[in-house]
Amino acid sequence: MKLYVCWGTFATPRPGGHPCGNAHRALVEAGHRPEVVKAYGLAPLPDAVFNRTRGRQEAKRLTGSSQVPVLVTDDDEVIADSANIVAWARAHPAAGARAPRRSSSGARPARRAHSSGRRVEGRAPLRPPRRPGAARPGGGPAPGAGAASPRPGPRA
Ligand SMILES: N[C@@H](CCC(=O)N[C@@H](CS)C(=O)NCC(=O)O)C(=O)O
Repeated sequence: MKLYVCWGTFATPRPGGHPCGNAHRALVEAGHRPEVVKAYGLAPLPDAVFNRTRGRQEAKRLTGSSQVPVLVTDDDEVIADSANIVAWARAHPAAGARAPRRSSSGARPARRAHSSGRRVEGRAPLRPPRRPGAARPGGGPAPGAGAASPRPGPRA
């Protein structure tokens, strides 16, 4: 899916938040990883001069307006306006995504550190250390375990 945004998905002090940021965050929280297309320009300015970027022209072609954010889903559904995108994201969690948990008070969960949709590369998966002699995925004994090195039994 593609999300056309203005200059980014950053937070702004604007009341209600930054529309492009709100739309992007809702999609990521729903488990999506949208391709973000920065449209640049500025919709209130004349399109012929200021909004000739690919993103703005695509937004206009799709919606009739060069205003962003605009979402194009994997099913080629076009959704304009951040409120509509947020509603769509909440109604369409990505396959395998868990619904956000809410506390009994109905409060939203705290944001997690990696909610930007960016991949965090280079981290090894966390696994508990293997106990010596424990069953191995391949079925064989662990090196150093078994008949060659029997554990001392209880003394008679
Ligand atoms: N009601 C619209 C407002 C969209 C809006 O204000 N977009 C910002 C960009 S985040 C803007 O500055 N639009 C003018 C523009 O596209 O340059 C929405 O919530 O999506």
